Amino acid sequence: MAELSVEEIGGLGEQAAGEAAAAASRQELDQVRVAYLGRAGKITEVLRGLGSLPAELRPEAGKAANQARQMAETAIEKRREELAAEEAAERAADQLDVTLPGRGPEVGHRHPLMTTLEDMLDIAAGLGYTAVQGPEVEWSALNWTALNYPPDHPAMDEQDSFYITDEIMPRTHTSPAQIRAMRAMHDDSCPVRSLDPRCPPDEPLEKCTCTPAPTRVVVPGRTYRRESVTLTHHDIFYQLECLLVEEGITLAHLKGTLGAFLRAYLGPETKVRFRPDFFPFTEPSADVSVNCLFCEAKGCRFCKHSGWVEIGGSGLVHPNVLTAGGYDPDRVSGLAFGFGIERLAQHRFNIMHIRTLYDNDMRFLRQF
Ligand code: FA5
Repeated sequence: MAELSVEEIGGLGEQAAGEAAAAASRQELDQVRVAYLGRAGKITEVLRGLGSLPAELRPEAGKAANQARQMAETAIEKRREELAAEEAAERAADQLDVTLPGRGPEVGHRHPLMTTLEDMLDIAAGLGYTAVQGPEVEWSALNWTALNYPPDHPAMDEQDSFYITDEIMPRTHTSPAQIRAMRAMHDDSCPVRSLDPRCPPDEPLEKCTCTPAPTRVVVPGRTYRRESVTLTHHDIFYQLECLLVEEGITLAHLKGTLGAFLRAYLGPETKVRFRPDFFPFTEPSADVSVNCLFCEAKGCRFCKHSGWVEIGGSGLVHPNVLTAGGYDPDRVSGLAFGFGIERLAQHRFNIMHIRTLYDNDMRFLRQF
């Protein structure tokens, strides 16, 4: 004590006040209090030593020490109040305001492709077709041979299709499900019912021993082709296939069914165009187009300036395919068609590029 000058005693008060103002918490502030005003605190020690000072120094030193204590106490008290106010404000901010409107969970919705697929399935159900599925990974014998593709057909090339092995592949269309669906209509005891992928003409199936009921199925599903992406083509896409096999089916049934289907989905004003085409599994075959809704058939990028958009393929089931399904082509005939779901969705929802259906950009998807 004796070594401290009056100025230095005054300085202790300022130091304590500065440290108190900088304390970031109540604990830090308490440390400042103990360091200056505690039992062994710097200011306490000065006060305690006053008695041993020479009498002539005592009044001035005493005054300075009391001022220092006063300053320290005031600063510590002020900071204590500030910290208490800060804490109270934090607590208030954390508090739950039960009068605020609740934040509801964000509800998802159907992807436009699924909406299209479901709408098409509803229409098919209304026309009496039962939904069935085939596997996405399929025997190449069912994807091609059973569907009457000749062994050297270009679509079978690895340039156009993906393969897992020579015999197994991601299906290139939903049509192999035609074979599965027809075979499933046979009696349990009939050898045709087995899902043996062998098919005529390579390895004839065992003869059918029953009279299968008519087949009337709709097959939705994903298909795969080795294709470059364009406005209307993707390497993965959905198809929806319908097959009807029973006695007396003609081209008139095919045209009527397709027209009803497309007008139910795209609207009663929709114009449907059939043009002769070729598919190994139908005879005769026709491609199915509708008038372009993007340009009201005036011609645009989407319809390649033709005014028409190809939606699918169709035809009367080829006798060899009926045979592969275990039906007698002299007794029954059939109609079949397959639509591209992306193209229908694009057309219905005005989606110029197929890729946007697969980008999964929420800003795009939220619009539907
Ligand atoms: C077929 O796939 C036939 N299986 C359809 C069929 C079924 C004909 C039954 C006769 C009887 P096609 O390759 O044309 O045919 O394809 C049918 C439709 O699928 C096309 O019209 C188109 O809408 C859609 N499609 C074809 N390739 C793609 C692709 N890469 N990307 C998107 N959609 C496609």
